[in-house]
Amino acid sequence: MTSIARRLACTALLAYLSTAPARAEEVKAGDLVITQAWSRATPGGAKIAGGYLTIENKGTTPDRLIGGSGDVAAKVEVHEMSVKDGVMTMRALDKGLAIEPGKTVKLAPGGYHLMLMDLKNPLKQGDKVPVTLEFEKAGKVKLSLDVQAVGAQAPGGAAMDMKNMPDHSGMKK
Ligand SMILES: [Cu+2]
Repeated sequence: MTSIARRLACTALLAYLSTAPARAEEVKAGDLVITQAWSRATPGGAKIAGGYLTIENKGTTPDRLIGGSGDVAAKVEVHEMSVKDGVMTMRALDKGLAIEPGKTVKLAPGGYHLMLMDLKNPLKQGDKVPVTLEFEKAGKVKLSLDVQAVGAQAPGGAAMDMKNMPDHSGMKK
């Protein structure tokens, strides 16, 4: 590569990086700090979407994420995904998700997640989807999910190889 070509490649990369979505804002609710709330674009009329976020409990008492709501979906549930004997299963956490004091709980693809059920319209990359989370102690917390590309595995990340990842995209409700 000539040095000019290399410089052009660098410039292109920098331009790409600087247009990557900014880090999601921090939302505080009592002792909880919520960051990196995101979701991903729904392909082909999918009626469900996952919601992902990081919750840190800076307090000294446990709290619990018990549910949520949002105009975009008929229902927002707290789910856990796991693989048992090679089969992907997903279940609603009826008692919610414990957020122990001093701990950080991450909702991410393949694990805990919010499940947006019965979407009223598809999620598009770049959207900010307002949702209200409900915690046992911290109460209702409003935030928005930054919608990433179809297949994104992390906020702000490019779509990655997800052939080996358990995922919702093949699921129909
Ligand atoms: Cu789910």
